[in-house]
Amino acid sequence: MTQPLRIKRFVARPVIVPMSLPLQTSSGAVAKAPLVLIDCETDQGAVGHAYLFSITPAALKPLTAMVGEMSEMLAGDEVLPFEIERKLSQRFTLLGLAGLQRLAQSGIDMAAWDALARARGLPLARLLGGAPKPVRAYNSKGLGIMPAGAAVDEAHKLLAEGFHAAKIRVGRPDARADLDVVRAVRKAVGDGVTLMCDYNQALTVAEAIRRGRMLDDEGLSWIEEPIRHDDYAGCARIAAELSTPIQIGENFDSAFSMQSALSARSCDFVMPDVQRIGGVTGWLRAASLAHAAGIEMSTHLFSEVSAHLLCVTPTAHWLEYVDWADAVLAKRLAIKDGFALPDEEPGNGIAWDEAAVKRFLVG
Ligand code: SMN
Ligand code: MG
Repeated sequence: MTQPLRIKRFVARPVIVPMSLPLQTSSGAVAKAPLVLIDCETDQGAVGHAYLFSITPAALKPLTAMVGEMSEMLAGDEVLPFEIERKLSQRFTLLGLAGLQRLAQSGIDMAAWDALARARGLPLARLLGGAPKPVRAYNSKGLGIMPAGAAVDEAHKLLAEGFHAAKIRVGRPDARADLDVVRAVRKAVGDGVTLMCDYNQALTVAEAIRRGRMLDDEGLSWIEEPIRHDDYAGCARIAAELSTPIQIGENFDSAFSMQSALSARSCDFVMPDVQRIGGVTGWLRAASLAHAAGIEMSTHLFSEVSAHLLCVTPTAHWLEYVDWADAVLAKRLAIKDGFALPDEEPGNGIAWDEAAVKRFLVG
């Protein structure tokens, strides 16, 4: 038996880092990445890393404070993610296990798993009983809402980074404009490239069916979040009407939500977000549900940790690649011939470039 690894504390640092390409979605623009960097300090020296993406700078301070509160609750405990989940879930049940609480708890979980992996000298995928291997990836850091000409230029740029797949943001006021962009990009990149599209919840059910029929013959691999994320009955109506697969999941706030979505037959594919589904622990629960349902499971943002998780996901589908934390990372996730390549370094692929962290610290 090795000595139990104990939590000294979790340190959370808010940063705002530049993004190489700003992203315009149907529900707003993301031009800079507000991140909370989390370190899990342990009594044996190993330090686990994770980051949260607060989407808006307005959420940076409360998220940082929430991680600090959780740190005080956990100091001195053993680094056991299942036990941490039990303790935090119990303490926060009356507040609600959703929203910023959920993000903070997921960040704590990811950093704890990373501390364990580093203490044992294993890459996260191996700690979880698998091994790092190439995972199919699409380049998602661009192709926001933009005119067709600009979208064609950006598609070429994204594919030139080593990908054979990309995701087009849709949900323009005029459905025809979305169709024109999808057709222009397809024509420019050819049939060998995989294209998905993402509405970011912009439509009503009826409009999603109408627009979905317009896109149904365009060879898209999925239509993502056409309507309000938690209207599973509405999603089910859309999925039943369209031949293009419906993808949802980035807003599942636990494996329980995903179970509700699956029970309602709301989608063909799922793509949980590791900072909402409950970190590595929540991901493992969700991966079992997808396995049992026979449904392909993709990732959402957080490419570094997510690449390791796909290696142990029975129905692994696509890694969503974005490089939004790169400005503060010591090492980038490698991409080659359409695949992301998580490696054999101990941990989850995240290490800080401390000089850069100092430059981008806020508050
Ligand atoms: C998305 C979500 C959050 C921030 C930027 C973009 C988008 C995606 O829904 O799936 O990439
Ligand atoms: Mg999305």
